[in-house]
Amino acid sequence: PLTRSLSMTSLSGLPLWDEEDLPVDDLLLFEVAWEVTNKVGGIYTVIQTKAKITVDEWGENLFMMGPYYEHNFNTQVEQCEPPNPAIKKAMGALIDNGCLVYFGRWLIEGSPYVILFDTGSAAWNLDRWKGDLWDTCGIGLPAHDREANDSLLFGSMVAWFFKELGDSPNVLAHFHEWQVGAGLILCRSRKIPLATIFTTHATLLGRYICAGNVDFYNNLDKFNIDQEAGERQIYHRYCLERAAVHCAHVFTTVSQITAVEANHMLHRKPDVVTPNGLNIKKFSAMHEFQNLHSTNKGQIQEFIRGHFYGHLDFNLEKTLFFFIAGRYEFSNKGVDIFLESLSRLNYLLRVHKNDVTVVVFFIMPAKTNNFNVETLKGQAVRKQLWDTAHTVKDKFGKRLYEALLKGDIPDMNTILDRDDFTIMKRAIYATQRHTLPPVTTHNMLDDTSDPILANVRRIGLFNARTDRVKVLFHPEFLSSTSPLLPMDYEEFVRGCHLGVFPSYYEPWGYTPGECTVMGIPSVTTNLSGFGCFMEEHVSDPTAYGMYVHIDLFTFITKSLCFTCGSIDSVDLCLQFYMHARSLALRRAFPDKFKMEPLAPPQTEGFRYPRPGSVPPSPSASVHSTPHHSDEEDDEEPYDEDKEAERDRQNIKAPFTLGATPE
Ligand code: 1S3
Repeated sequence: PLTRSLSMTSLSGLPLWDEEDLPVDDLLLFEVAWEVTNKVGGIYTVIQTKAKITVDEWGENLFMMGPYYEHNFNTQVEQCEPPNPAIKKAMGALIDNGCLVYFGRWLIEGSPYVILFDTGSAAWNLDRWKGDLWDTCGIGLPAHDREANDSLLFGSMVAWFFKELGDSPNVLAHFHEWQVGAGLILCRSRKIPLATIFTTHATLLGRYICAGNVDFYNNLDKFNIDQEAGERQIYHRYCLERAAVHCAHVFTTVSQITAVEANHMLHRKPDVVTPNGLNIKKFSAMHEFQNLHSTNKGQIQEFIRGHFYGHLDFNLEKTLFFFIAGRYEFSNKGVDIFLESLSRLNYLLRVHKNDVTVVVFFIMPAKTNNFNVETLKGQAVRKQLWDTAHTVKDKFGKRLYEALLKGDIPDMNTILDRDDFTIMKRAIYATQRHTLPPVTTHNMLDDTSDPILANVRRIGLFNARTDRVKVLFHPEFLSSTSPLLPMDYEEFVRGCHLGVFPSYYEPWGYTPGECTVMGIPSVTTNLSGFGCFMEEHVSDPTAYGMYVHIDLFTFITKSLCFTCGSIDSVDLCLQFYMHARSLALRRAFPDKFKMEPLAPPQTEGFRYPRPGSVPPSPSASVHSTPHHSDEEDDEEPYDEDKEAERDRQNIKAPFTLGATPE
């Protein structure tokens, strides 16, 4: 049979296999993840961004597996018949037994095939399958943990599917994260012939321990992990995760920092670190950055006009949009530290009588029961004003035109009649409000205990007129079909001025990379996988538009401009996946796959050089090198007492608003 070449090249350009080919046409690759067509957090981005390049490589032999949700299916998938008879037969076996399994093309770049399992349709098997899991590996799932039960239903269906698929052709199954771990455990315990990879994008215990204000990284070796899991009532989930890790032929994670963590939390050292990449080509129109920023910023400004109706006493042209986005994990994602810094920023902007306003968006999904009335009303009022303005403008224009036709310059005091003034006054009256513009756009189910809202109450950022920092919590991922803010995430990011991601626990963290490639600056930490990777592997971060030690006040008062880097490319990261796949095949089918890699791809020790074609950042940027510069030493350091004295004497602080990244 024909084989497609899958030669590997290391980061330094040296080939890793000696003329070795994987017989891709003889293999089926399955990527199994709870976030296939189902956005929960960052894993969706991983799967989605590498879909195209994986389809290019594996063609019709790539299938993604995930849970079926009617809404996701109807909006993201084009249903079709499975072209592969073996797949059709395996699906048929489940369907004949009353389970619902759907097949189609996921409508993302690359259009990969997806197989989606409706766990609800198999729920009647739950008790029996729980018994099977217990008999197999002694893991019991409590009735109240819906997510764990769903993961077992899903895993049992996946294992059943693989069993029906038989052993021809060879199957390589890549499972992502604990929710799909049960499938891997069951396949292995039933000795189904397939090569398996398990990737953890975060360890369960890491997430939970970090969320509890613990010095995690300095105590990694000191935790009694069984006890920690038990105390947090996630012992069964942790057992599923740990069993999947140990059952897999190859275990991988997404960053060096998480590899160390996994070694302690799961007691297996990852075989390969598979850093995440972005599909850079999608963002390659560098010359369009400014136009797109301006257009998208206009859309955000329009939304702000509605949300702050009656309180629009700040200049939108001097308003910066900051945002934080991702899975709603208050301290892990650094929302705690961000809110604290916003409180200080608000104070500084006020004492310095700075005329800049900062609107900060928190885009993190929480439980809600839809938009709140005040938010919807805001957009309705804005629309009403827009309509009124246009009605009056049309009348004005018509009267002016008719007067000009007669050779007259009309009397501007009478060109509009009483009715025109009436509708304008009524429109203005509608903008009166007796409440402050809401902090959240939705009705929160846990309003009183929600950590963002509780902290907003504590620091008093209520969108008062005097506040220079305004806060907007949008507890839902963005969508271009939203009736409130109809923008997708990419458009929104492009329209903002700064992304802030001060995570404490972040195995990788896509958000800063996404900002960079969309020409928007961002802030992250050296505890995130991405931040560590950049710190370790980039010789001159400024050449890629990366700076360290920027405080929000400095950002506002100085100009910043960012270049588009190409280091976070999915193509580069693919080699780590290829290595993991080859390794899994060699371990699962040693008789068939005998190739010996010359050396595994290394992230350690490698440093990306300065980019050849990307210009260094302009001199107006904060620093021109990542090091502490003389220039920085010359700068007057911030001194609170001096500043207060300046305020007293009404002397302007020595900062001016530079150009924001327009
Ligand atoms: C995880 O998603 P999260 O936002 O819950 O996986 C992502 C993809 O690997 C990773 O970027 C992120 O840090 C993890 O946290």
